[in-house]
Amino acid sequence: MRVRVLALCGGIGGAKLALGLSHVLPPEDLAILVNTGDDFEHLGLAVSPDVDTVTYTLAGLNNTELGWGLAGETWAFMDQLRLLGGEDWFNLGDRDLALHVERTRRLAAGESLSAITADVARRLGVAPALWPMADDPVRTVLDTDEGTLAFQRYFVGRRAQPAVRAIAYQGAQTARPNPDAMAALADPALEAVIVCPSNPWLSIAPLLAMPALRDALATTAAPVIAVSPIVGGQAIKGPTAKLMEELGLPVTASAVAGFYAGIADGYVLDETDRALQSDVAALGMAADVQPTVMHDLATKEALARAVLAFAERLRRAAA
Ligand code: FO1
Repeated sequence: MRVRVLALCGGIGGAKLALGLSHVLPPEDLAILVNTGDDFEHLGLAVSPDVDTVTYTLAGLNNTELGWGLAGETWAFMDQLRLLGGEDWFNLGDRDLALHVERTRRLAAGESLSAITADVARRLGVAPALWPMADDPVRTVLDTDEGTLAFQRYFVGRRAQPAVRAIAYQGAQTARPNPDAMAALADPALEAVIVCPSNPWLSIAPLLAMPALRDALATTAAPVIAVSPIVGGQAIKGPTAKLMEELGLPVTASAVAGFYAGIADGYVLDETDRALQSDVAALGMAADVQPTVMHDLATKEALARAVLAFAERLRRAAA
């Protein structure tokens, strides 16, 4: 399988651009490599939140109000669990529960996360390839003012309130990155790598923490384009801005560009941040300015077309 475009993403924010890309590219041209640093075992079940968010979004089944889970979900399981005094800090909807039960069974039977993900995506009608970043476990763990917290305990259990001092991606040093993604990055047929506007430290850093994947991204012949998740000094979604402050960084789109220095060849700023183009250029990256806030399918598709056109310009310039 020879993909032309590889997208890297986490959950909610990144899935929007992944959806746009899936609408403007033939399905066989696109593969999406998804963060698994948020994965965890809950109630004895293997939960892969970002993989599931991307799967449900591309299948058109996602819950747009919550940003995660299935549309039209019911919560009888959670109601009953609460009645029984069970762990109710993380919500598993009645229909969503089926995926976690089935994934847990198949993992226990010896199937890989990538094989299960591909099969679930096919059954739910997702046409592009969806690849978990690794079958080996990588777990994002936060050192906070409330002590060490596993990712979902921090993000959902504590609503990202604790101040973060440092972040670790446990297992990343030895985890083997998805072999299809590694093959795509080494393939001259690859035309673009798009880093979706996911949280760089929580959603993209787990991928970059795998040394072989980081090297492959830094050396791929295809242009690597990152889209800023910060617009006008604010995060579009989630705790990115708060986290940047806690990590001692200025909350600017160019500070995120600094995070991608050495990996990205091009960086897409929102129109609001047009003045930051020279900062991006000073980091050795080409800058492009686009409307990056995605409200609906039309704006997702427009941004997808714009990042692909930017990649094409960089490819021609390098030829
Ligand atoms: N996010 C929440 O804020 N609260 C939840 O109870 C919750 C449950 C959940 C269940 C399945 C799933 O696939 C995702 C879920 N999420 C929930 C989202 C998830 O915790 C985060 O959005 C991602 O891990 C960050 O990308």
